[in-house]
Amino acid sequence: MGAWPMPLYANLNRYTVKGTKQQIEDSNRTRLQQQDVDFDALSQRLSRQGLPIHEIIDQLSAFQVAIPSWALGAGGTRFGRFSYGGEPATLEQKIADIGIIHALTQSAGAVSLHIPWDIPSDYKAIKELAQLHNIAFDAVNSNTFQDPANAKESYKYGSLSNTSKAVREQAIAHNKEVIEIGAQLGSKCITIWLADGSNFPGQTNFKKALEHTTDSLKEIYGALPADWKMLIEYKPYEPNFYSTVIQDWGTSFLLANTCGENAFSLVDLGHHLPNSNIEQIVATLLLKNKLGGFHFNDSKYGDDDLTVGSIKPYALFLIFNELVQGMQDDPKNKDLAWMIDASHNIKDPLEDLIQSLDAISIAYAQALLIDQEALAEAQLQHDVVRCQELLQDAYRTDVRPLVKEARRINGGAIDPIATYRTLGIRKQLIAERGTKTVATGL
Ligand SMILES: [Mn+2]
Repeated sequence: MGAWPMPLYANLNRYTVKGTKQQIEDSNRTRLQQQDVDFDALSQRLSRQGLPIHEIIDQLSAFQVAIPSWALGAGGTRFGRFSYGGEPATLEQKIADIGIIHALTQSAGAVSLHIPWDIPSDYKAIKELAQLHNIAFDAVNSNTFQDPANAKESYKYGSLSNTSKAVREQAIAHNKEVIEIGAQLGSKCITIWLADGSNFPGQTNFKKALEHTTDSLKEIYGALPADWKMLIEYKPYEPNFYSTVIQDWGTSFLLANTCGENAFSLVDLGHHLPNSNIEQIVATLLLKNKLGGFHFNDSKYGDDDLTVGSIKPYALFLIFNELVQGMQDDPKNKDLAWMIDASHNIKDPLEDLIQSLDAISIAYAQALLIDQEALAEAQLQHDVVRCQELLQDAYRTDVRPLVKEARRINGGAIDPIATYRTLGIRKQLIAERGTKTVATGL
């Protein structure tokens, strides 16, 4: 955190947008007076409640969420994809885009690479570029849901769970390669999500598929450097529609336990059946020190990958309540890998990501306002009404002035979307990159 050492989009490489820290400051100037009034009013209210405002701002400032390398371009559905002008065509351009988001929000200080879509060609140059934008390399993601170019074996019938040893070995080797790539970048974590499963009853033997997956994961885990984590993501269905090998948190937890202490479960908000109590899953994993990472998005029906907080902001707040409690109660639950895992089909991807980051900060700030002591006491007294009041009092507090203040004091924009638009960043990106670029992997 802190002040930027140089102009934000200094012309240090041709991929960056021209602009400066000064432009953000200028844009803030027109909003500063109103922000001061709003922040003062909120500060007075929170002080009356005995809340440590500056501690909360520090916590908000420290909360950095990784942007995945595939989220900077327009996504699509199986029906089609609609391009968005100025999309990043290279990893360098993707990092520059994250640099823009981070400059505006001060909360996107990491990138999560997808391999093989974003294998760096020049590690030193990529690391320098990321450093220039104050961006760290978070979890690296492997991909065995597509067949790699010129591969000998196919993942059509599964990867780590496949009945064929040759296929499993190819998938294991890929994951080991992803770890090697990540290690060169300073990443400390690999996320594995398997598309493995079946479309029809009888197609696979559940027990054998799980056994193969366990053995394959153990072998990958064996290649993990000592200071690395392995995160195992789960998902109930899609692309397979009858069964998925790692279908739920229980299976992921089981596999993480079998692999060892550096293996963890990863919760993706969209990877649950409708009405699942995700906050309870989060609490259980935190209790067992087995929550390793979190993928933010929102959904109405399934794995919709919509903007965080756009559909169920109260559920997001309740999840953050568990995260805050889990991290405060037990220091072993520190250093979770946070990432936005969303797809942008009709919005400007950068604006969508800014909205998601804002929603995350808001839910986190609201959760930090909960009077945990009073809540524990009310639970002891079985005062159900008071319990609900305590949660909803925090949830219904407009914490936006607090979130804006955290951004502002770190050099970000009070209103990042408005600033993004005022600065005409998308127009500049289109001017530099054209209207027809397509991000790798999309
Ligand atoms: Mn995910």
